[in-house]
Amino acid sequence: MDNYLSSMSFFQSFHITILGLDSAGKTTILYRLQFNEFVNTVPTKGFNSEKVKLSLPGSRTVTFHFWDVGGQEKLRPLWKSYTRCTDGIIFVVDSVDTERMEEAKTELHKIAKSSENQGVPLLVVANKQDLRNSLSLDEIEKLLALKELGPATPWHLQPSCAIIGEGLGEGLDKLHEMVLKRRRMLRQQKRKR
Ligand code: G3D
Ligand code: MG
Repeated sequence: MDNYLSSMSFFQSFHITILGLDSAGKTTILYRLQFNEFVNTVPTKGFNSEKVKLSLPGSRTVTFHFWDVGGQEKLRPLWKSYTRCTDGIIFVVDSVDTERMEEAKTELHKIAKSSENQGVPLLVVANKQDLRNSLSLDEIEKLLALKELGPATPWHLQPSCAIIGEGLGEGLDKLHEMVLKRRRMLRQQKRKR
């Protein structure tokens, strides 16, 4: 029985890559999800990888294998190797970093449009919503030009505050749904061929 269950959870494990500019809050999100508490982070030099079993608001238990990749400019060329074969991408933006929103937009569109990521669901997390001068969701949607992603990329924009964990479960629930929907679609296409 144990074996059966663990093999089931193997199939239910989702490979999720967490990307975004440095200091957006990626590592804070990862450890908030893993330990359900705030962990003081240091800038990520390479990557962090954690398998986390989570109960989603839809009351399902799902195992995610998260890859949190450093966001400094010199590390961004590595993003490609982490998104290969990923089930979903979480792109984190700092909602008060108005100055770098354009840069975030460029990186986001670069990843979404790369041929290997065609159709990979995208959860855009508007983090640091607890800060007084944070941009609104509408503003962020426009600045990141999410509507220009095109019909091939399913996306959802989620407000969050990673230090207390607000919005993360909801966002993952949406991402999980989009991933399942895509898997069903791919299976159907395979059958038709
Ligand atoms: P990164 O992994 O994307 O580079 P980190 O980002 O997770 O290292 O976070 C960068 C800084 O943002 C950290 O502060 C972290 O505590 C802070 N942070 C993360 N999420 C939030 C949030 O929701 N609200 C606020 N106010 N701050 C957040 P330091 O001071 O260590 O640089
Ligand atoms: Mg980090």
